[in-house]
Amino acid sequence: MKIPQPTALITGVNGQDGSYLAELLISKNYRVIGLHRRSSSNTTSRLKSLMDNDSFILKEFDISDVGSCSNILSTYTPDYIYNLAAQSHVFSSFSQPVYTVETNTIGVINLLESIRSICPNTRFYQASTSEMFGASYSENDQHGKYQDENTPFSPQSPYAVAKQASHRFVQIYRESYGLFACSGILFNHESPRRGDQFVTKKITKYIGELVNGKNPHYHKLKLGNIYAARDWGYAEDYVQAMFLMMQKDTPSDYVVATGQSYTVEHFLELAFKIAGMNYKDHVIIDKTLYRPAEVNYLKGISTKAREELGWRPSISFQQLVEKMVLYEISETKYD
Ligand code: NAP
Ligand code: G4F
Repeated sequence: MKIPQPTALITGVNGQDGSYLAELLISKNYRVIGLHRRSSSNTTSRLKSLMDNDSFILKEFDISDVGSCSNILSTYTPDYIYNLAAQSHVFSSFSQPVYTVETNTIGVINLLESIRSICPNTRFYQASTSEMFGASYSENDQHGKYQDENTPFSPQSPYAVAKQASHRFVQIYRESYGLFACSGILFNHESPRRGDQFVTKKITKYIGELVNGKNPHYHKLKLGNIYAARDWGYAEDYVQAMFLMMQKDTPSDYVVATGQSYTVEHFLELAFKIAGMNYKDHVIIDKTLYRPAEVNYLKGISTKAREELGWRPSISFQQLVEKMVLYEISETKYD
């Protein structure tokens, strides 16, 4: 007997998370419709391992275009939609607030409305974020200052405001129309596939170039606020959590985090040490890279995800930094 093959649609498939999620679903015998937006240059380098797979179909799509959303749903009527597409850079959202809202909020409404009218049984995952908490905390003796599902949101950037609005839209469509719609409130997660503009990749890529002689006119690494602290996990673990949320009988929202918070300076110290260097010899602070408003401290407690999904991180902060540094030094890209 042939086992039916579920169809999942992933927006932002060529991003860090999209590429890992597509690999995970293909390994579980899904048909994956990967959606990326048209570009004048090649943006599919993270998808190398999938391109020749018959179960992987790559299609052009723009989330800010409602016609693009409804056409793709009419064509494929997927069982699952993972919405990972976003203007995902917090710093850029200050200079491009309207574009950020169009992509991160209007785009989500475009998808939810299309699901409601075309395929109301389709399950929907939304990529929400710890940035929505801003400077808001819960506090207790066990964890000190932390954030979980009960911590109020207090967004501090156009990115976070746009994501909070879409987070609430997902809840409204779940409660008002009965859609299976859930959100993962994911804290920072990194990997060798992280985009070049994010601080962990910027640091580890710089180290790789230095070690491999690719900084011939030696320039120092310019960074902004290195005293901000983040709860950093590993991206492959976090796409597992997305998958698990979509398997539940009832949809809900989950914080996904390691429970450990480290400053950017901690990351720097460790990364340079792994490569046998001292970061203080190579880094300069550039005040133009400071944000108009900074989220100084994030630490997530993911008890709900651990208890209800059986999810937990597989590697430590130290192992994550090592993975990223060794990848850059080895020069083996996405193989
Ligand atoms: P990423 O690498 O920046 O990927 C985002 C993807 O969205 C890219 O493929 C991008 O395409 C695509 N995209 C942007 N605008 C689009 C549009 N108008 N139409 C269609 N696609 C569009 O981000 P990520 O780290 O994988 O994160 C995935 C999602 O999780 C994002 O929504 C992000 O906001 C959220 N999130 C991430 C983290 C984290 O720490 N990584 C934490 C919490 C939440 P291009 O390549 O063409 O730009
Ligand atoms: O790497 P970042 O740009 O990540 P950020 O702002 O925390 O956002 C990421 O995580 C969010 C989840 O919490 C996601 F929703 C979002 O999509 C994205 O994936 O910056 C991390 C920290 C910040 O405090 C920033 O001010 O590093 C500091 N930083 C210091 N110098 C820098 C730099 N960040 C960047 N990007 N570039 C710098 O030169």
